[in-house]
Amino acid sequence: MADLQARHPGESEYLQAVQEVLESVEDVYNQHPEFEEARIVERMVEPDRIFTFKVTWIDDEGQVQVNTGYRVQFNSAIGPYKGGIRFHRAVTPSMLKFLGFEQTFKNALTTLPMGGAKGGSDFDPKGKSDGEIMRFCQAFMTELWQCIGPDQDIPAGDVGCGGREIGYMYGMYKKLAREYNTGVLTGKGLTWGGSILRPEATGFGALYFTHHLLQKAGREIKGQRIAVSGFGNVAWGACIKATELGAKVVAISGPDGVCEIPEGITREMIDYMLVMRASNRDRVEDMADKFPGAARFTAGKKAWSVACDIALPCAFQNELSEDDARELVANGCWCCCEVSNMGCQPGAIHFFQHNGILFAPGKAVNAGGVATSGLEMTQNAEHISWDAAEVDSKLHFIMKSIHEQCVKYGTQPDGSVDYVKGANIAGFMKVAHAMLEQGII
Ligand code: 2IT
Repeated sequence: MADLQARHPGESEYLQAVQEVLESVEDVYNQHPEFEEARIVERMVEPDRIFTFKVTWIDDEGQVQVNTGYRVQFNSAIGPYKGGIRFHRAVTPSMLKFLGFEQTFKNALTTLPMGGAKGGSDFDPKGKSDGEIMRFCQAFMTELWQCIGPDQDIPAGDVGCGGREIGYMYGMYKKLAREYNTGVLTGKGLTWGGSILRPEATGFGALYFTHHLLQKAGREIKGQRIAVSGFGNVAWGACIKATELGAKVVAISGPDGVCEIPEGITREMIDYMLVMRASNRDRVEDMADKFPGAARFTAGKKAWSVACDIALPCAFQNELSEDDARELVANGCWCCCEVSNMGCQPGAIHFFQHNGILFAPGKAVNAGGVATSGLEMTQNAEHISWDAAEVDSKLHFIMKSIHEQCVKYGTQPDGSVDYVKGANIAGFMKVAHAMLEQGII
């Protein structure tokens, strides 16, 4: 860590993600001299390569805009590079390196053959028109297309990049590459190679994982009050499945504040989340304006201020601090499944773990999204499409298997499961063995 800090000063998210994994795998690593001999850790924490490029586009006022685009190809030990594209004003190389690093372990957990990658731009979708989004996505792809391919690197969506953006990017990709293999991107539209249930998959998978975690602890989802942060694609899928499983989603949130929903979110409100996301206003208060009786908005507050049994961070990294964890637990929360990537700050995780709160990390809980991207790639390669029941049963099987891997590597002497250790060690062992077998490269 000291070496990494010296070489990457100030890259706080990246260093935080690496530190969490290294702490978890230390004991196992020390039992394997062959890992040390091949310098597996030093090689695993360094991305294979990073592409950085200029993205120039013209806004609706005719003004020239310039952004920076990136693709971080992190690790290809177990398959081609795979991971999302994030469009957010705060995107930096540190953020994308943390995400690419996490993605490598997450993808290893899915049971599918995918390496780790992440990309994106500091483009801010907030307030942008559809035409501006299209022109930006097209400009982004004029550089990205040379870095990707269905057997090399397969991007998908992430924060600020959904089905619409993937569509615009694919359109420009095929024009430039003169390749018509839709398998180069995932999260596509249903009529042109997209997989059914891919939009829902991250949230559905998170609830399947939570189901297995609760079952192992002798509890169930039905009847629980759940606080969800965010109102984007991941929060949307989580709200659908949580409600379907008989839980009550009592809060959703946004950068402007929280909407408390004492009677639980309804299908109508869940559908409205899509409208809110498509508007690019980035305001959760719109929910309270639309459903004034059912949703109460409080400015400047997080979802963690609402009393709940289960907390599901579904928005952004480090969105849940140690103070938030204390407030949650003081208000009765006994379980937190991290759905966003690295959603909890280290102090929050330690507080949960030291207070007997069930906690599972994002790379296990949210892996259903990329797993279903893997299923989309399989369908594209076979030139077929499966129905919802088939995709859903495969997704459920994968989430069950990820839970089993966590239990296998994370069970403690007292019988409890450390899901952070379990997920990190399981992912690490798979990637480390693949790297060993492929020699020093
Ligand atoms: O964080 C993630 O796993 C994603 N944004 C999805 C990546 C993918 O390739 O589907």
